[in-house]
Amino acid sequence: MKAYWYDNLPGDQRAPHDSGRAVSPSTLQQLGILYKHCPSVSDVDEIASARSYKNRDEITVSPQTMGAAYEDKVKSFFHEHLHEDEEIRYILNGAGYFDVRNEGDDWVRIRLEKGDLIVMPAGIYHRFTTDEENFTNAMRLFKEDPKWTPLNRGEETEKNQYRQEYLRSRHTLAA
Ligand code: KMT
Repeated sequence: MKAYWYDNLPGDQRAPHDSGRAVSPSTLQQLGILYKHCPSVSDVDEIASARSYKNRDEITVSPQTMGAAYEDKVKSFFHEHLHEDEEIRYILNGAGYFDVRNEGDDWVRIRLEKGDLIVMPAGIYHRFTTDEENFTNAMRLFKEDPKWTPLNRGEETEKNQYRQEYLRSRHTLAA
């Protein structure tokens, strides 16, 4: 795992966009992001059961598995959105980037590789992309039934109950 400030420069979303400025583990914690390296799926099982996760699936984001739909899919994952449930992402193979917003609306880019796991709080604005290798094989874990609809950022999401709760908890974490 490597976390840094996104450079905001033009170019393909899959490029590293590394500003060269690292983001500390405590900054991630204050945003409500938990990170753990899990060498095996049994480590993931432990975290999932401790946090009462009920469901999971596996996805491979790549041109090999998605064919012509790949480019559109990877662009749709990159639309800024939130989820109404806490979710875990665990990289089985390959790598990918999760970008999350901080309190000043800057992007933190989190590079995850094989064995990396993050817990993403409900209500955080984020987006995902593969890297230049175009291959992410990940496990997605859901507390309840997967809510597939990402809620793209807009006026409605600002008022969303889960967004409001996230903002309150982020405030507490930063205090
Ligand atoms: C998300 O939350 O945007 C995703 O689940 C993207 C795909 S997981 C590799």
